[in-house]
Amino acid sequence: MVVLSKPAIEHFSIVNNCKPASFPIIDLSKPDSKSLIVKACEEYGFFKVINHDVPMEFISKLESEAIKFFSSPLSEKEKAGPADPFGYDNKKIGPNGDVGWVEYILVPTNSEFKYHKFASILGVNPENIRDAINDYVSAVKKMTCRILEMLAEGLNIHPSNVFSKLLMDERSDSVLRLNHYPPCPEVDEFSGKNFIGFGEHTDPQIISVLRSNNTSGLQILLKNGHWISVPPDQNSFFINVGDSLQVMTNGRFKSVRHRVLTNSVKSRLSMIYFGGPPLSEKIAPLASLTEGKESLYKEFTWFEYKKSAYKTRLADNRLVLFETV
Ligand code: GA4
Repeated sequence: MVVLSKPAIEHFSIVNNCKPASFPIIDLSKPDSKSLIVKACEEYGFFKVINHDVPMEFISKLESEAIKFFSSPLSEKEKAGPADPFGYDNKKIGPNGDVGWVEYILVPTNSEFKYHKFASILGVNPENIRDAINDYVSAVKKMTCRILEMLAEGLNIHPSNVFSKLLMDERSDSVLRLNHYPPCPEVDEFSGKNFIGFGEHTDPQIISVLRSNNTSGLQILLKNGHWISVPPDQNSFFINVGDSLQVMTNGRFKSVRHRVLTNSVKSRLSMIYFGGPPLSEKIAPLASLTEGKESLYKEFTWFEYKKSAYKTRLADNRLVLFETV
C-alpha cells in the first residue's frame, strides 16, 4: 500500500474516462508490415506490435526486478532519488510542477549508469536490476531498429538506417523509464472519472516503445480530437512516434499525445524505452522528404531540444518554438 505524501490528492487532475476504439496492430512477421507501419505513423503516430521476437524471459525478469524495487519501503526507494532527471521519484514529473499518481525510475541506457545510486536499496545483488535492464534494453533496441528500418524502407528513404543509426550510435541518448501506478480510489463510483496517473504529453525523442502489465490506463489522442483507451496487452509492445521523428519526416508523421489514467483496483507497471539520438545530432526534416516542399521545422541539435523541453510543462506543445511558419 502506497501512503499518500505531498502533493495531496486534490492537486491531481481528474478527467472523464473513455471507450476503447480500434488502432493499428502490426504483425512484424507479415510481408505487408512496412506499408502498414507508415500508414499507422501517419494516421495515429501509434501502433501495437505482435510477433516482435523480444524474448519473454527478458520482459519477465525486468518486470520482477521492478516489482521488487517498487515494493520496498518509500524511505528506501527515496535513497535513489530525487530524479535529476535520472533516479527515483514519486508523484513529481519533470522540474516544472507536474504531478501524477505514479512513482518511477528513469535510467540512461548508453553508459554504465551510476548503479550506486540504487545499490543501497537493491540489497546484496544490485547487479540483478542492472543486468535485467541491459538484457531488456538490448533486445528492445534491436526490435526498435528493425521497425525504424522498415519505416525508412516504407518511406523509400536511402539508406534505410537513417533513423536506426541514431539509436545504434554508442552516444545515443536513449533512456528507460519504469513506471508504477498504485491503485487509486475513483473520484466517485458513478462519475466515470479518474485521476491522472501521467498527464497528457508527447515524447520528445524519435520513438518510444512501451510494455505494460495487464492493467489498463493508457489513452491516446486521435487526430479527430477524441481520446481512446488502449486495452493492455502484456505480450505486445506499443510504439509512439516522438517529436524528433515528426520533425525528420517534416510533419508527415505526428508525435502522438498520450496519457495514463489511474486504476481503482489494480497496480499498473509499465516500462518504456525512449529511443533518442546522440546529444550533438542535428535534427531536421530529411532532404528526401522535403523535395519541392517547404521545411516546416528549423534545424536543432537533440541537446538544444532536450534543454528546451525541460523548461516546459508536460502538456505543452514543445515543437512550436522550432516551427518555421
Ligand atoms: C516525456 C517523455 C519521457 O518520459 C521523459 C519525460 C521528462 C521527465 O520526466 O524527466 C519530461 C517529459 C518527458 C517532457 C517535458 C519535460 C521533460 C518531464 C517534463 C516536464 C523522460 C522525456 O524525455 O520527456
